[in-house]
Amino acid sequence: MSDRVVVAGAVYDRGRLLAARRSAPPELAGRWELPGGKVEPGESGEQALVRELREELGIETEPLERIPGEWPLKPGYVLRVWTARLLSGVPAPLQDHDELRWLGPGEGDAVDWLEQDRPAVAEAVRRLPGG
Ligand code: 523
Repeated sequence: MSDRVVVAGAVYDRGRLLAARRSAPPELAGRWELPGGKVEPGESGEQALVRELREELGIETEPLERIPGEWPLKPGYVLRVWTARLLSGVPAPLQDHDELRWLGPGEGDAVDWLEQDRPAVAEAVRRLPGG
């Protein structure tokens, strides 16, 4: 059976990248991630990303580009990441997160990222528009 895909967004606004601190489950709480979640049956990765960012943060976004690569998560799950542009809304930690931070070009290492997110974060920081 193929792995279940978890999508995450490197959300950009005004030259900054959005980081989200997880509040659950206990083993991930306190660590920072690119926000997202599991793709549901019948959804594309981009559709799942737009839905998850709306549900978790209350924002509307436009996926831009897939960051090449795929990173293993817990057994049976892999992570895929897209850059995305904030279209509207102010991100708020509605579900799964307890803090949000916008990181500027020099601040990619300012938070304690989940290990599995680090390669995509590094690439997302390199691609920061206007950075
Ligand atoms: N990760 C992860 N990094 C990352 C995301 C979005 C998710 O390592 N950037 C991991 C954390 C979980 C798994 O992927 O082990 C599923 O992510 P989760 O819990 O955010 O997915 P949801 O929101 O779809 O989960 P349910 O509410 O349980 O459906």
